[in-house]
Amino acid sequence: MHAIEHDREKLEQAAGRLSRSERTIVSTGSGISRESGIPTFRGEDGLWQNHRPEELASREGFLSNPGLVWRWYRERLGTARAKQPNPGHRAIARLEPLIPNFLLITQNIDNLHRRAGSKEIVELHGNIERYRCFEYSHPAEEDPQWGDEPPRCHCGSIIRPDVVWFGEPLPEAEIECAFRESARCDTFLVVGTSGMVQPAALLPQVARNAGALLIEVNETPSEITPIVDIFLQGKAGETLPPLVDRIEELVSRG
Ligand code: BV8
Repeated sequence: MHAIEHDREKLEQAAGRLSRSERTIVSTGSGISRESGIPTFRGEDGLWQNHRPEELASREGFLSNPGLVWRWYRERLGTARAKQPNPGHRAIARLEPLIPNFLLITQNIDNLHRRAGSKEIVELHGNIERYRCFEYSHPAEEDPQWGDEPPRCHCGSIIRPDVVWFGEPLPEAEIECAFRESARCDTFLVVGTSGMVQPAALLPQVARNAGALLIEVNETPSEITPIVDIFLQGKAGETLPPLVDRIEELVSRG
């Protein structure tokens, strides 16, 4: 069978299943924001001023050079705000009302899903629009003054982004919800993640163990591809819109 027909058949299979789903989870990584112009972590543009993200996105990295890490987030916040949600983000927002129980679980901190209109979102790794103090997690005022060094909280502690750094535990409510819902969904759609970062990378396996059908959209095979039922290879912004169009047709037929 010709590759394009094969792909069309897999998309039809995925759309058929999602149109009948009672409880779907969509899980996204930085790949879904790539077509908005936001670099992924491990892609060719993954470094920043010759520093690796794992080095900057850590307590040690922040404490050893607060100004460098602060400026990295200042630049990323500026980039995220300057970019727009892409057709992939918007397709996921369109999918949400079509499924009786829908949950979006994202590893991304760029706020683009929210800006695309998604409502039911679990942000596993925080949000670059939120800031708190390092010592006591006092929430910082909306927009901390963006100097070259992080400002201080009223308690005197240094202000940091409200994101989860490497080596830090994920927020309890969010990770509990993510595991609980992954263990009860009937369909799990994973988009644009290498499946390398734990514990987010465990969620597809949790869903599979509970009998869910796994569908993956990724430009290239990932660590998760070996366990998925349907692998739709391609860019999220090109694959998700026709998938959701087809689901809308099937759902409207009833
Ligand atoms: C924790 C917020 C414990 C910050 C992020 C050894 C083995 C296993 C685990 C570990 C280990 N050593 C350390 C660990 C744990 C560590 C970890 O997993 N490390 C990895 C690197 C091995 N995990 C942690 O530290 C976590 N915490 O474990 O705590 C604990 C418990 C109790 C008490 C104390 C401690 C915390 C992890 C969270 C880190 N924070 N982000 C910030 O953003 O600044 S993670 C960050 O990286 C992102 O949020 C994202 O989640 C992740 C990057 O992963 P991806 O999203 O998958 O991106 P990547 O670039 O890898 O892949 C992009 C994919 O998209 C690719 O597949 C590509 O093909 C695809 N793609 C590209 N373009 C497109 C596309 N697909 C579709 N369309 C396109 N157009």
